[in-house]
Amino acid sequence: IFKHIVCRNGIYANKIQRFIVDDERIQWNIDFDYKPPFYESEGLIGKPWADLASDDPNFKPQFNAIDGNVNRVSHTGDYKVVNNLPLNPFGRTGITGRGILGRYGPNHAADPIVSTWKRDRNNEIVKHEDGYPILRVLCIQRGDTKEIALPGGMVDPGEQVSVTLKREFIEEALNGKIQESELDDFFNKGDEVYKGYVDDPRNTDNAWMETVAVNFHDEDGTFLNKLKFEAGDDAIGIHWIEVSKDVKLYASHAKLIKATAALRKAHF
Ligand code: RP5
Ligand code: MG
Ligand code: MG
Repeated sequence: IFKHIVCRNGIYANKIQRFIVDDERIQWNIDFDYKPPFYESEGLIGKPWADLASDDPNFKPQFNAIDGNVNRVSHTGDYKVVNNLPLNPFGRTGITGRGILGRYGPNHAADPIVSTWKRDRNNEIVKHEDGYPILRVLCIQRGDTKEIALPGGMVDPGEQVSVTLKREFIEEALNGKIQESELDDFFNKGDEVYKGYVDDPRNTDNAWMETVAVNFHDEDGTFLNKLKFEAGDDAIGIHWIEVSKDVKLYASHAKLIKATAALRKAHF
């Protein structure tokens, strides 16, 4: 079973030391003297996109269900709920409460993986010495951790994932300066490369990120060449990365570009 790393043993949100959980004690069914701190960011209280406080009598979430227009269903299957708190399906993280995430349980995101081939001056596709062509993927730099990441974001309540993918791409990589309809044709042809848990630094024992990652590939590069990329919203930079095993990305995004390289038969 997958062992999360990013959301374990570090300092949470630059504030709170996570209770140390070693590799062998991640799983909930392994007994040990586990005393994680509780943290729920005050900044979340009263936010329309966030759950009510966990101790608010009006907070009556329907876990493992579509709760009104909030999707509390996990891509990983049914998760356990103990004392009205959902348990992270991948085990202990060293911190309880929802931390800085808006929702208890799964927090659904979508990640657009916009790609094209690396080309030389003569417009020929550049191949690695292993014979495979080199894929380029459009990434952003995140304002919060400063790491390079896919330009993904949260699925709004009731929003179709296909809409989130396009909306977040426009907000973060095009600074909102394009009509949605101009991306329609390109975003209509996507290949899903991953759906599930994300090992995100914001995850806690009771709240975690999940995503649907979809690859939108421009085979000849002509469409992407016409776009003017510019960081927007919470992104602070644009980075075209050359896909390989050496690329370090936010959370578990490297796994997503690995799956994309396999799909496109690109160098990794
Ligand atoms: C990651 O957080 C997801 O894969 C997605 O890229 C991102 C969504 O959160 P925000 O970018 O909205 O902070 O886990
Ligand atoms: Mg965003
Ligand atoms: Mg984002």
